[in-house]
Amino acid sequence: MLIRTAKASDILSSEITPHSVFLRRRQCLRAAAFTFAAIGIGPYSLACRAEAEQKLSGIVKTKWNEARLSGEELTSYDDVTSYNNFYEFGTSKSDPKRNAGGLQTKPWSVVVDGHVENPGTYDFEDIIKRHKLEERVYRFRCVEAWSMVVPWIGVPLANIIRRMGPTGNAKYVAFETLVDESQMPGVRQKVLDWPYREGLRMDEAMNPLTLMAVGLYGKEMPNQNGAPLRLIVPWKYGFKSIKSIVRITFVDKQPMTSWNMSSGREYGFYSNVNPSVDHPRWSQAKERRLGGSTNVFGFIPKQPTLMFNGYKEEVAGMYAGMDLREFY
Ligand SMILES: Nc1nc2c(c(=O)[nH]1)N[C@H]1C(S)=C(S)[C@@H](COP(=O)(O)O)O[C@H]1N2
Ligand SMILES: [Mo]
Repeated sequence: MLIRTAKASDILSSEITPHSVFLRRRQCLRAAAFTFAAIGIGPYSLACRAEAEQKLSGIVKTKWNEARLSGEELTSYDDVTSYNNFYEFGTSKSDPKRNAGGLQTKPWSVVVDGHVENPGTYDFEDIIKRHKLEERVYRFRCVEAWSMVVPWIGVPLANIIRRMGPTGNAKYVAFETLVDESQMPGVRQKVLDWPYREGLRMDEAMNPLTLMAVGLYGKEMPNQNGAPLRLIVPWKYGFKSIKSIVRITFVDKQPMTSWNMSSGREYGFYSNVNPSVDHPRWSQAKERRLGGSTNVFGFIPKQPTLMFNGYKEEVAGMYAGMDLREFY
């Protein structure tokens, strides 16, 4: 059975609990920073690592969570946090977990600029604290044809954007990731033109499905998954879901995006999951679930990819009349 999709209005208000503030781990991180300074390089201590996976509280469950009950299995915490794409920490899937442990995520500030009434430098917690955290179980599909089902924790991006107050000239939102060579070994190689950049059309950014995620599995976002805040745009290929955001700019023209700049023929601006439009080098018709059940031959069989990753009901209307081969 497929994950049931639901509208934002379906949030179960009975399950709303008071929001409480983020747990602090500054002390631990300060200690870790000191260790780095002292020995030049080095892993976070195990104690800090455990502490870094703090539980979040006051999370609102939503109807999207019915996925849990409707037959599609959640991808394990271990798989979600150990098989990653985060090129700032290296290009192999195991690099982010290995290399992102020391990323300093507290304090964290985000520059908000462009066509917006409340520009400025916001503290991460100031962006998030006025909102209720929601848990949303979403399918997530990488353009490389692996996929997963993850209980993300976050705030609908629309709620955050409304507070920032985009003006009538804001037609798109552009996002940028931190670039810091001292913390991100991958940026020494020009595999992409850093900073990692992404963008959404304003209606996509305001769509109730679009989440500014701050955690998963009820815990703070692990660094390798894009701490402290990253986008989740579940009907688009994974690369649209930009990690460790430090800048949000409201613009009047379609912004440049990293993958489009690096290979425009392969990666368009829209990048909606579409099983009928192949990547120039491989098919997009099927996908393989991380940690899925293996068959008698011992491998995980591929399963069909769904149009808009299964979220057609809530997003197809935004692309009515557009040729999805041209706007890929
Ligand atoms: N800053 C940044 N964001 C990024 C990436 C990246 O390399 N750098 N990789 C993207 C890709 S290709 C995917 S599939 C997802 C992976 O998210 P996950 O590691 O949480 O599964 O992050 C996306 N966001
Ligand atoms: Mo991806």
